[in-house]
Amino acid sequence: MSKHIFIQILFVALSFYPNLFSNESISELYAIIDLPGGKIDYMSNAPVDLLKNDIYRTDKIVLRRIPSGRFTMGSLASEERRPLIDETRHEVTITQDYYLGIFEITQGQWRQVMGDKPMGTEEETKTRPVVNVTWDDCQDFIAKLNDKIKGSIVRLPTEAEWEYACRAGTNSTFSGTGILMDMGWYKQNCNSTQVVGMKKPNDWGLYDMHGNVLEWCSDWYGAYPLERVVDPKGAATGTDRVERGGSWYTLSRFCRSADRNMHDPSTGSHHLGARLVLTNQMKYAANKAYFW
Ligand SMILES: [Ca+2]
Ligand SMILES: [Ca+2]
Repeated sequence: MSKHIFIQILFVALSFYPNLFSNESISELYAIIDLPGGKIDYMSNAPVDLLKNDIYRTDKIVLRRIPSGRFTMGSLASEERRPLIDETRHEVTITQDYYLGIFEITQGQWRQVMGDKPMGTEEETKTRPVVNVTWDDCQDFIAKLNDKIKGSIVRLPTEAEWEYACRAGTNSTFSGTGILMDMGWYKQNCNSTQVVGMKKPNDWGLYDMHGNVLEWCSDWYGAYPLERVVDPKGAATGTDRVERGGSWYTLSRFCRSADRNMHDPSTGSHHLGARLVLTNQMKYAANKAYFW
């Protein structure tokens, strides 16, 4: 076998089994990124001190594996306060497992990566979600973090990945207990951002999917497809990016699993932050220029 053909086979193998030469498991339930070092640990259980130790809200990012699967995106016509226009139900298949942050990105985590204070940040609020960051700022944050970590990439979730994870197998208005007061911070139970992870998690262990801060998604905002789709990435072009989940500043209907909102990617807001996806694709697999 010539050296050239061997290398080609190697790269084809790597494209199907991106973990072939990585010690990191993709089957563990949790991934934890250590922000100062850039190292990622995979483990089958959440750390026992997860909710008590602020290190998981400041220096580390804890993510939970979301299994690939199929779900119905959008809302039932019977859902209370459903808008008439943009939540048309359609079947979505997510073909790859991914890890999603169990918390929104905090001010402390933002500072660990960016080395500066986001607007309006004070020391005592570092365990609260970062706000006043634009979609473009989030891309800078992601690029810096991707430079630090090895063998994996972080990015914003697609809108479909976000709703799939928010629902965690439910088709009700809110996930988890189904009662917003249990699951999230919104206009009726607070008047500012709150420390992440203080309300109940949904059935896949994710906190604050309803309320606290709205979360940027990667998609351009646009009309939903009417047919079944696989790994949708949103509209091809647009003027606004999707934001999801409602916030401390919004009424309950904006915190629904299906609710969609949009925001100019070059401006931020005092109730808009983000949450990260981690995937195990090796960096060069994401970049076709590395293929022969
Ligand atoms: Ca949220
Ligand atoms: Ca809406």
